Amino acid sequence: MSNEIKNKAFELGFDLCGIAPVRSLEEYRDKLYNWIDRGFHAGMHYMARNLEKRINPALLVDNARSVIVVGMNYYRNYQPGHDQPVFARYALGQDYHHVLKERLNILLDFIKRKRHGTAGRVFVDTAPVLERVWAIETGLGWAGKNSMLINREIGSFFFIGVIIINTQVEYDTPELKDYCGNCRKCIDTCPTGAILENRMIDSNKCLSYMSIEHRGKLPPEYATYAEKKVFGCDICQEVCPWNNKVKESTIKEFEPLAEILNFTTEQWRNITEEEFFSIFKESAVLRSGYMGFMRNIMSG
Ligand code: B12
Repeated sequence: MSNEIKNKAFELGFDLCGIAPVRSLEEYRDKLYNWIDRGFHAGMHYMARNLEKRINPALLVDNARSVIVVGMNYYRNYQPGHDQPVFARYALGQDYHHVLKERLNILLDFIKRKRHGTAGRVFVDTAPVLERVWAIETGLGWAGKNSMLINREIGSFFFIGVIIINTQVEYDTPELKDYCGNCRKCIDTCPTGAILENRMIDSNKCLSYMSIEHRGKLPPEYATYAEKKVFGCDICQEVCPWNNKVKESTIKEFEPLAEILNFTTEQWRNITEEEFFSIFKESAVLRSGYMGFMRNIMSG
């Protein structure tokens, strides 16, 4: 059954797939609570809610037994010109939530047909699931020093998607190894010092947080360090040696939007709210809202 699930996942365009038994992630409890207690989630108040559900998926899905985790490469060759703002690679094309969820639902239907009585839920990003920990559990990679889930074959420019089901299948038994070694390029290169020494991020300082999630004025260091970033930040991934040989994603939906490839900074500065919503109607960039987007582009 597990092989059938994995083959179907690959057929649907996922690059990685692993399966683990459901359990309560007790050894991550302190890490997570500590991250919240120290305020490293910044203004993302939703991260401080449902912490027990985040630790124990049995509280999220009735009779949860198995966690299926997939990874999907989104890397695209993208070199913005001098007169253009910089978008993070994950937001160049269509919104990954929809792209992954659509395929995960097909995968879940496939499992339901093969294994009668199976029920489950799909998750991409928005629910209280420790997706990177489950990716580690299922053998998709390790938590890098930049906190990204890194895979030896495809680096870290990939999304994670999760399915939790109420039936048991064969599980992976991955070797939990860390391949960062002595490298600390991500920690040393992050311009705002957002990467902590314990493989976690202080979101208050993270350019990705500031440009996407933060509401209201930007702190003064944003303008100094952002270097034309208008949405998200990839610095800690760009400098990671595990991303040196990364291949381009073949997923059509991740093709960069024409406007992102062509508009100059000046053109972006002049877009109306209506144009913003029309250009980004199927994009993750909607997350910052028009106000946030304009705030970022004006300060770059
Ligand atoms: C909140 C959030 C953010 C916040 C906070 C980031 C953070 N590092 O926590 C902000 C807005 C800053 C952010 C930014 C980005 N994000 Co984000 N984000 C999330 C979200 C919703 C929750 C992450 C979370 O739980 N953080 C809390 C901390 C405590 O958990 P954690 O970092 O996952 O760490 C766990 C493990 O690393 C582990 N751990 C820690 N140390 C160690 C040591 C060892 C030895 C081991 C085994 C484990 C381990 O314990 C932690 C759990 O307690 C997830 C989706 C999800 N539901 O999981 C996406 C997610 C992590 N984001 C993602 C992406 C793509 C990004 C960006 C690249 C986007 C961009 N280009 O701007 C950046 C990357 C910044 C970075 N270096 O993390 C992807 C990452 C995919 C991957 N390959 O890792 C995710 C998984 C979304 C998805 N479904 O694909 N994000």
